[in-house]
Amino acid sequence: MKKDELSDDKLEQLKDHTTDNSGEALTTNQGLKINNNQDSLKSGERGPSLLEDFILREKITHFDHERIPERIVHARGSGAHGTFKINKSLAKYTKANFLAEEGKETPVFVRFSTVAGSAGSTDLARDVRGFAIKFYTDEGNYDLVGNNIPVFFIQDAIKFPDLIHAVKPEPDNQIPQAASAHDTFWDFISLMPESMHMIMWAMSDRAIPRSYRMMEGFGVHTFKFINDEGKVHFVKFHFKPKLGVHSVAWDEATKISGKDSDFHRRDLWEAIENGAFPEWDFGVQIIPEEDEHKFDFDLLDPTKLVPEEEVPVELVGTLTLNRNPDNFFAETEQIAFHPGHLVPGIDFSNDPLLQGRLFSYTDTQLSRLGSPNFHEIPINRSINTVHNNQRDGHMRQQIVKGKVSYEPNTMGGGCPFQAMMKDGGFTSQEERIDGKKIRARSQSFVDHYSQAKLFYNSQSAPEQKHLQNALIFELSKVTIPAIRERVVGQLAFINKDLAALVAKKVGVDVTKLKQPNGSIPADADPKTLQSPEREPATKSSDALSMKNTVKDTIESRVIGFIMEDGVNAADVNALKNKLEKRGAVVQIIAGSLAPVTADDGSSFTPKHSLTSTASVCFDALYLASGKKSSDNLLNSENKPGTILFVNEAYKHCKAIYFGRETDEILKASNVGSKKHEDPAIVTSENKNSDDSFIKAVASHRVWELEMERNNPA
Ligand code: HDE
Repeated sequence: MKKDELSDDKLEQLKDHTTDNSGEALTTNQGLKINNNQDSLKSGERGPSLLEDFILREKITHFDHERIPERIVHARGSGAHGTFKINKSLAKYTKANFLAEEGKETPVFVRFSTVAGSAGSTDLARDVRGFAIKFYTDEGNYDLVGNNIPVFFIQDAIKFPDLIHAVKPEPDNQIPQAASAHDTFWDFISLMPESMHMIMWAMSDRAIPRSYRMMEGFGVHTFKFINDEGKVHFVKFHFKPKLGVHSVAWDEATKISGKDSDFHRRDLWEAIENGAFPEWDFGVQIIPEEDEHKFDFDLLDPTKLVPEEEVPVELVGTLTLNRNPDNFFAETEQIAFHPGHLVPGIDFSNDPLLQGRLFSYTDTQLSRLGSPNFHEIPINRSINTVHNNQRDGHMRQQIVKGKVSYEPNTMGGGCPFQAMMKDGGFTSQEERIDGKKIRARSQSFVDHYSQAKLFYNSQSAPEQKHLQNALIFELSKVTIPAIRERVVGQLAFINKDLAALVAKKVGVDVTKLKQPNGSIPADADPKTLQSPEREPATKSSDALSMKNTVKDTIESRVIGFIMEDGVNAADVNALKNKLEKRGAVVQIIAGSLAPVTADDGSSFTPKHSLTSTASVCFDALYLASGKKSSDNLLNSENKPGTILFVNEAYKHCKAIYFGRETDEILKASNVGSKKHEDPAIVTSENKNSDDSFIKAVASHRVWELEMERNNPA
């Protein structure tokens, strides 16, 4: 087909590099039509294959090279397209266009990830989550490569390979996959007091999110804003999910890993497909340059956060994800982030962790994507056209016309020329640097415990319990007693009760805590063996507890309707409508995938059977009204599944609604007599039972009742 015969659609695809195969014949990579894709070329029907079969060779050669190296960290991830809108101009602080022009919308691609596991590992590993955003601004690409936790394990980039080697599967037997619960991780941690604040976060439920859509995002490091006058402010970046910050229970996480190891990936994909676009408020904490030293920690230390009580987060923008990628590999896998992809108006701080990252990311793309031309892959392209004198290299796509690839030149009319200052362009802050060349850590980085205390103190009682249990789980997997002792010794500097509790469960003799052998932090007073008795300026911070983020919404919550033949259609339809009107997702679960016949002769199509899924994959349950349905759910075939569903949902503190005439299920389950005292258990006897259920779903979980409910599922 000649170019002028191409339809507008095809021309558009050629331009944006997408392909739509519909209505098209199969071709080779050279565009040659293939009329037999079933048989290789042979010498006779039963003879050997011929080397000249270039169609076979092209197909197999390409297949042999389908894999590229996975990311060395953050290998497992999922991404989506969206937009970023600035609602309140930050021009006072930064000249970055995409932040300064009120109302401006910028296209983005966001990739969420776990850190330790391989590309095929479970989504529900206990781990930090990556929260990386590429802003395709009209001044060039800006990447904010952050995490869902606002601090990090280490203070200096030189320790990163050690940290990652320690957490990754052990080198002799490659065990365990996607888990920090093993000897080498805790050995390293026990010797790195600076990791204690991050350990508090990583052992909290923040490390097992309910969904990517319900996580906070943080830039982690302190960055700098520079405005038109060259004035500098320090800045911390925040993204706060509109749905609140929510997690699952550890017991759930381990079960979800078996039932649906793509739980987070699927959740993100389905929410976007269903039009429930994930949204975050974008916020900044701004600190004038002259206030750099007014805190009781160093702003350059990435193991510290700036408490919101000391510097409030100002919400100024919205991040929305509204389009799934067309192709996972081309987009989510090939996207290449780099904290050094900056735009004018944003600059780095001297955080020594950030400084090291500035080297790492381009370097890693060279081995992962195989060419210095990775910026030409469609997902990595800037929407600003690229003009420079770089040339050649593997897989070069851009065809630059003319003879000139140097500057200065006259033969190309001097182009591409240096931008005039007044036309924008990047300028680093003219920061005065006056110091000795030194390989050392600043004394201002030495306090490792006060913010760990701050985090622990700020947690609600159930959150603290979960954190304790996580430490007990992890340390119980550590086979070397001395490592467990050293970790407990570290915990003692954060909270004595926490240390004593963990010690008891992991077989550590608490009397040893008085003489922490080998666990003495670098900054401990050698006489008392205690770290400086520093307390954080802020004793407790509301923003650090997920409990304070609950929102009055059930949007996109997945609610399982358990039913069988004879179900009351009127009740089911009425509740389904109410829930769906509020944006929740209703999924029907029955004994099998066969249609369920309701009392009025209508039918419901189950999405799951009692054996193909589990309560851990749902936010809440409705035992649908109807005596016959209830009897069928309790017949010998269905009863174990039905009761396991209810008991597990109960154990995990989820809202459960017993519809009319389902008392027998209630009685047969662990919920039994507790129903009246329990805000998460709703029965048709409750006044306005539908509304009570909706309220219970919105509250996410009643974690406060977890201890009481700790019945075996
Ligand atoms: Fe990364 N990190 N990192 N990191 N990081 C990578 O880059 C590195 C750090 C983060 O979805 C790699 O393209 C060093 C902190 C995210 O593609 C690599 C150090 C934070 C992602 C790399 C750090 C992050 C990465 C691997 C210590 C939170 C995934 C593949 C100096 C602020 C981005 C790649 C995506 C990925 C190096 C520490 C976040 C090897 C050397 C701190 C979200 O370059």
